[in-house]
Amino acid sequence: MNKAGIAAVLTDIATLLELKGENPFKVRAYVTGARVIEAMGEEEIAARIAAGTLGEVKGLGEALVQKITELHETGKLEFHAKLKASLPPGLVELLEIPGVGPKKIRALHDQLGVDSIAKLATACREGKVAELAGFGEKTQTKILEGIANREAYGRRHLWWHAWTAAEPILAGLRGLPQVEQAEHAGSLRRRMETVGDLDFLVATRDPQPVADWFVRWPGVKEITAHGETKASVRLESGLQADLRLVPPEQFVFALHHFTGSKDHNVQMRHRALGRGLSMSEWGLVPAEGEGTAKEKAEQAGRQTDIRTEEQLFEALGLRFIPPELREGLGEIEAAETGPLPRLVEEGDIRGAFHNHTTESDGHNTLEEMTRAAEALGWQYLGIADHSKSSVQARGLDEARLLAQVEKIRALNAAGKFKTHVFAGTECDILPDGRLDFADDVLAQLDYVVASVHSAFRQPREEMTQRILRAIEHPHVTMLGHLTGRLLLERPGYEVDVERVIDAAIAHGVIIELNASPWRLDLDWRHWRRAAERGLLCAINPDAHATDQLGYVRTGVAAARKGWLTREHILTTRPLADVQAWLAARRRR
Ligand code: DGT
Ligand code: CA
Ligand code: CA
Ligand code: ZN
Repeated sequence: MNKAGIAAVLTDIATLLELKGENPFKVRAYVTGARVIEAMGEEEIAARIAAGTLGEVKGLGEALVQKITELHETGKLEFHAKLKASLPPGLVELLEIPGVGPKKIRALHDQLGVDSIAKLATACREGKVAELAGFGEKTQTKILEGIANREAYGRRHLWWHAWTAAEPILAGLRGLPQVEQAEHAGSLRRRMETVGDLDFLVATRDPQPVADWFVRWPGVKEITAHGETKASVRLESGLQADLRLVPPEQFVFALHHFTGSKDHNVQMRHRALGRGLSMSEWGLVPAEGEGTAKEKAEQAGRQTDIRTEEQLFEALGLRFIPPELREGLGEIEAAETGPLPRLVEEGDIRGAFHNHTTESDGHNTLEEMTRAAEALGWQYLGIADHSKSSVQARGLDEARLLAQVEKIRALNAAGKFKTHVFAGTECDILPDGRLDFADDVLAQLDYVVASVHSAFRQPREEMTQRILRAIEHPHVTMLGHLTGRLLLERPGYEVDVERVIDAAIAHGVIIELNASPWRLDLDWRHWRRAAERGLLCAINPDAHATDQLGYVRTGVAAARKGWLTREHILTTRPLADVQAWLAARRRR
């Protein structure tokens, strides 16, 4: 097992021990152990295990060394399995409700006999949870909402997590000698913001060893199907994954079919029928005549000259449609009349504006963030730490903000990094629509991201007016995470998005596409029409640590789903153009 897997098991043990009410020192030892392992190199761990010197590492006691070694060698840990089995399964499931940690779960279990989500919901509805010490009405309401959200969202996963889990599997499949072609399909390939399950597709003439490899993947927890044409597994993270194995001549048809979406497929099949063709996962064959589509496709078999998706679309009189656009939202009509727009690509990105440092709630310093942006080849990095009203995020007051501005100016002047740093703020939009800083302070910044971080429950009209007021403010450059949604956790607040978009266009204000995998806000479904009407976008990772600058990948994926080209996005422009754009905006 690799170090990420080991650290995850150790963290899980800490949580389970806490659920059991074990002593806090023991719990903390596992949390520390997980951190230590994460900080070590993969090779160092292997070398130390081989040499028997893992115990010399600070923070790793004898019990941990033994467990890490077992995990590293076998990929399993008996202690972990037994610990899990010793707790009622419903109790562990309670951890999935936001705001309910091990301590609260123990209190609920010991005092109310709660050992399942259903029982917790009942106890909340009867008002018993509010009466417990340390809970109260507010917590009770929050728990009920969490349960409702969980039911509404089902068991979906963030695209980012799905992608991270899928990449090594795809690479592994491509490395097998029996595999001629391998791709992922489904919502993962279409870059949906959340993913139900992973779909893999392989072209091979020798499927059995490939299916065998797949079900033996180290992250597999449970095998739900294991045949010659299909294998399905559940991974440790709870993600399900399907692998379909097809002969090479069928690959392109299966790839298109299993990429979906269903709506896109229905429209494509309809189009094929209009041309006397039957389109399916097996092939594109004449609709007329005897036999099923599958039989006909198998007869046509290796004679088909359609080998790529480009050729498949062409056979139906269409230009190539990128997977991100296959949602049945007009892409087929657009591909009929000419080439689709050249969608923005990761390589187009030159920088980003909404990023945090240790000055507010980030984990890396200004210099560390700048170095990381330079390593990505970015021409500019915008710093936008929180403003003073965001107390929980250690928001900056005027003095700290202006000191940071000076620090940024000095950093640029020193020429230490190739990346230029823009001095900004993520300024709270107060409940009445005023900004958290006065004009004379804002005037000293390069740009301002304005965001809502409080009073989420305002009525729709009030919230809309609040944001419209911020848009009208002359110093506001862009709006941050417009709806405040957190995917799979909570919906956005009530706001008239269309009106906000209109006002942003009218005032030359940018709306950000927040690229945090939890946000992807403003949602891709709004972007095509908004950009057509003239809205300018900025793809911002909202990074709170150096490695989160990489979130722009999810932002680019969402932008592509929104039909955006690089012309629609400020952060694809070179530094000089961006400086000119900001200067022109300030002169207005
Ligand atoms: P997900 O997994 O819920 O995030 O969404 P998808 O799109 O990955 O859906 P999934 O995994 O059920 O199936 C993958 C693709 O296969 C789907 O996008 C279209 C195709 N497909 C699967 N089942 C059907 C079906 O019953 N009818 C049609 N037309 N297409 C299907
Ligand atoms: Ca899927
Ligand atoms: Ca599937
Ligand atoms: Zn924010």
